[in-house]
Formats: sequence, C-alpha cells, structure tokens
Amino acid sequence: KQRLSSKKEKTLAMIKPDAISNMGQIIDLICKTGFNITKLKMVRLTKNEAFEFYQEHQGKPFLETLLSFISSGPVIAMELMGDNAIGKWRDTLGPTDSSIARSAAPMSIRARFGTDNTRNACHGSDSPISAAREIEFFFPTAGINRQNTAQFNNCT
Ligand code: RTP
Ligand code: MG
Repeated sequence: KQRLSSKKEKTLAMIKPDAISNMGQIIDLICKTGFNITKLKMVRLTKNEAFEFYQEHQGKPFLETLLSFISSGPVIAMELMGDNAIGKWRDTLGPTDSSIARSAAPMSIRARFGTDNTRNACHGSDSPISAAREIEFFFPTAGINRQNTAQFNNCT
C-alpha cells in the first residue's frame, strides 16, 4: 500500500539530441533513481512536430532556437512511472540552464550531460496535464500502443 504522501504518477522524459551519445548512462541513472520505464521510443521529430510538442512556448524569444535544436537529431521519449514521478524526474534533471545546474546541482542530469540554456540533455513534463498530453503525443493510445499496466519493475 502506498504512503499517504506519495502518489503513483507517469511523466514524459525525453533525451534530447545533444545527449543521445550518453543514452546508456542516462537510462542507467533513470533506473537507479527508482523509475520504471513503461514505454520507450527513439524518433527524429520534424520542426512542425517539435512545435506541436513545445506549443506552450509559442511567442517566446527562444522558440526558434529550441525547435531547430530538438529537430536536429533523434530523441528518445520515455514514459516513466513511479511515486511522485513528475517532480522527482524534474529534481533529477536539475535547473533548466546546464551552466547554472553545474554550480547549483552538480550531480544532476543537466549538469552532467548538458551544455547551456538550450542544449540541456533532457526534458521532463512540468504538470500532470502536460504529462498526459506529452505521453499521448509520443505514444498515442491505439493499436499495440495500449496501456502498459507495468505491474513490474524493469530496473531491478
Ligand atoms: P523542459 O521543458 O525541456 O523539460 O525544460 P524546462 O521545463 O526546465 O524549461 P522550459 O521553460 O519549459 O523551456 C523548454 C526548453 O527550452 C529551452 N530554453 N531556452 N532562454 C533560453 O534560451 C531558453 N529557455 C529555455 C531549453 O531547452 C528548455 O529545456
Ligand atoms: Mg518545460
């Protein structure tokens, strides 16, 4: 039975193009942090698909830079499941800007595998609503992509 303070959540994690060469270490770290990887795929997004994914940043000054970067090479999208997965994964990532992460959270993923404010290694959903939308974006619920009930832990 779960403790009152914890809730089983799903979040969408994405290894960005700059960190694909470190995918092994990052997936290992995801497992060791206690997440269960319940879905996983590698795909190269078009710029239009990147815009659909990052639609909340429409109008921001960094949008064009972000879309060019995200569509520059393959990404790995993962559905992670675990207690408080959304906040826990964002804690594991560290601050958005990798150069800030290196001083503020030196063990974080963005400190270890990212470069700057754009090339920051990984993405994490920022809310349950974002998580649901982003999981559906990469893993539409149809055909063989039905829910993985995941009553197991594939990281032990
Ligand atoms: P993410 O969505 O990728 O998990 O990152 P985040 O929540 O920490 O940051 P967010 O504000 O959602 O920004 C999304 C991504 O846009 C790029 N970015 N560039 N000032 C800038 O140049 C700037 N700010 C953000 C980063 O790649 C960031 O992860
Ligand atoms: Mg964000």
